[in-house]
Amino acid sequence: MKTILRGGFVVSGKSCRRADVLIDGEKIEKVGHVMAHAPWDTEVVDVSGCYLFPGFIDAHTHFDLDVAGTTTADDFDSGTYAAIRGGTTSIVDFACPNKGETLGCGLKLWHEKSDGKCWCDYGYHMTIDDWNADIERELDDMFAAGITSFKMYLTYPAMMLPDRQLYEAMVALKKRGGICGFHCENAGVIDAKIAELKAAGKGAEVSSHPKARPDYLEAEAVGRVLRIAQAADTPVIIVHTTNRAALDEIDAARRRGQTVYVETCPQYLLLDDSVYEHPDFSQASRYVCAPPIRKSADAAALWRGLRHGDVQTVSTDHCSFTPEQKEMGRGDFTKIPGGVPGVETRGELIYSAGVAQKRISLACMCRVLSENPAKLYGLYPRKGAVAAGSDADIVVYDPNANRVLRGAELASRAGYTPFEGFETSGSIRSVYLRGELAMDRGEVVGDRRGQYLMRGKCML
Ligand code: DUC
Ligand code: ZN
Repeated sequence: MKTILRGGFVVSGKSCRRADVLIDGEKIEKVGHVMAHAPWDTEVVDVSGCYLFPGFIDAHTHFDLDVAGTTTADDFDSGTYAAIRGGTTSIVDFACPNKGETLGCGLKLWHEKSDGKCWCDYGYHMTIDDWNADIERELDDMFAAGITSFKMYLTYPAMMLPDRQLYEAMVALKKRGGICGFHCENAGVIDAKIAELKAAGKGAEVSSHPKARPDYLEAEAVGRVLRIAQAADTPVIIVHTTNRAALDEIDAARRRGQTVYVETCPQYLLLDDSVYEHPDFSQASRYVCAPPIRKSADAAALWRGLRHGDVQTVSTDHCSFTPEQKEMGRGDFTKIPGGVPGVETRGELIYSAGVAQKRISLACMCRVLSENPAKLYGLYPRKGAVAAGSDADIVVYDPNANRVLRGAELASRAGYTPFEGFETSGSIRSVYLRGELAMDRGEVVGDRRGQYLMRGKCML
């Protein structure tokens, strides 16, 4: 059975043009003018007036993750169900071995958590939270298992590595053609700031969260990682970048000749730190994530970065907790589980606040949600393009079907959205995953068809 999507505008990282799309099985056979030669064997779907994007890729999710004595509200079932409703046809989650365990244990655990449960395709980055000769040897097993990207932390005592180990791991990854993302915040000074805020009687205030984790302590860690990467002579990814000072550090490294890839997230583009001032703990705590949401001038700098190609990807850092789970931190802001849901709303938010507001072009949206993550994480051109030979992962976006985001209507088990009441410009009408309709007008269709993604090396 073939399908023709007729009358839409196909968006790529370079352009947007009127074209039909012929799908044969799991793949795109042709993009251009398509005649239905065998109408009895071809379904023709009218998508006139809609944009056809390559399926969105969310390269930063945390599903079924144990954090601070609790577990994320979304597991791979509900998380990928939410993803497919939001046009995300591939996610890359962070597998995370417990400290002291092997990378192999982390990989096995993540397969147990996700295999057979996913509504969209899925892969893993591997977290390196320990470093020794055995772990270095295991890197080869990770590449053989289709894991070519890794993550290291400069904060969180259970996971962070000292500078020497960061450097040695970077060198080992470079040797194998791997790439690493870094969570950048200065752990020691943040701890001191937390102690000061508590001593000043501000330990129960959610507004202490951004005060303990200011933009310049993120920028310091970005600068340090980039100097270590300079020593190792290797490209790196700065994940969930939030602010102008951090972008300045990245700019300086690029001017030295370094290759730096930058990710940001919708919460840093659309919100500002006034969310932490809400007098109701139950409201303010919903926005606690690390790094925190910053000033509107920082958001403006991130949009500029997207427009100019200085920021390559927009992922979500989807790490969901219910308002009840956030109650763990009532009385002590450091005990609020950190993270926000976002996997279901990213495409509509970036179209509405980005394209419709003329901050970015359609092609830029395609680059940062699909094409660049596919290239960065070794999925291109199978994913990230509406082109002959690519997987038929397609988002049909109707620019005229506006809606209002309501947490209660979303699939995430968080039960809320940080973007409650946001009026979108247009919305996602339908989603195809490897040639089959997976979502139609808000309804998920079919079953859990997600496949594990063996990924190649970075080609961005
Ligand atoms: N930040 C969060 O807020 N949650 C999960 C992990 C992270 O880096
Ligand atoms: Zn994260």
